[in-house]
Amino acid sequence: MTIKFTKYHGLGNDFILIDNRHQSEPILTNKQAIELCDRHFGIGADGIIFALPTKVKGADYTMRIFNSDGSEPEMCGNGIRCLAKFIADLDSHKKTEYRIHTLGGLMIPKLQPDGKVKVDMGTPKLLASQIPTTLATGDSKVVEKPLEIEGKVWPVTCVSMGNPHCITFVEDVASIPLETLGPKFEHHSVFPERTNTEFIQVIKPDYLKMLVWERGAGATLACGTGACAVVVAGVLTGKCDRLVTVELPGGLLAIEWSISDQKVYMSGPAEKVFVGEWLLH
Ligand code: ZDR
Repeated sequence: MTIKFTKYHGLGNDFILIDNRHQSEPILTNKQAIELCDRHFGIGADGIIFALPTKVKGADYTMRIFNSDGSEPEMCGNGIRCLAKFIADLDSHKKTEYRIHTLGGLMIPKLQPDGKVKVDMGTPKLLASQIPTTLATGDSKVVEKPLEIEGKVWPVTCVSMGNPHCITFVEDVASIPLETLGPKFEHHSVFPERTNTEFIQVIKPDYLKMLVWERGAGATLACGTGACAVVVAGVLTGKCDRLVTVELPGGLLAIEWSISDQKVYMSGPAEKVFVGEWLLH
């Protein structure tokens, strides 16, 4: 038996997209996700995304995603841009705006005339209990709190964009040993659901350089929810504007934390790369 898939990427953060519209649960297991995402023995991807029917009122589809380690995050910013293009291809209605239910809430991607996708990512969650983290008491914000890792103290700000992010501002992202440091943030005991981690260098108040270590996927070329969380953290700490270009290893994202509705808007590319069939073993 074979499973049809389409491969997409958003700034090199790459995903296997599955048309799951005929069934309300993902047609693949978490273990199969690990196999498909493997870059040597599988298709290769940072995650696998399922376009599902939805029972949620006012939504068009449900998105579920498994990371390359098989774990299930609540949300994926780069992935939802890819999903919007994927369903626009499948859909006979040919809409340019979709209302997508995710485990992190309702997201609204809009296909732009220039080929990019702009996503209403909703309102960030800032309380420690919502991240979740034990770095502060449950109903307080986590802004520039000290986090000790092997004797060194990092001032961290935590933001949930549906999924957890821990942000730390540094002098020079090039000096960060991501492969060794990233896992220590991800698995730190103050993050009961683990965390995504962003290291940020402020180039200008409207231009940030970002390195990311993703929960369940490791070092990736880009992270949409991460870039949104970073701008929220930058505004909370007075380090950046509300409308910012974020430079990731895979390219640029435009992020705005709107003052009028307090929602975060993300604009960036999503590219279809190839289609194929996976042989089920
Ligand atoms: C960072 C991410 N790729 C995105 O673009 O938002 C999301 C993937 C999910 C992430 N690894 C997590 O929260 O576990």
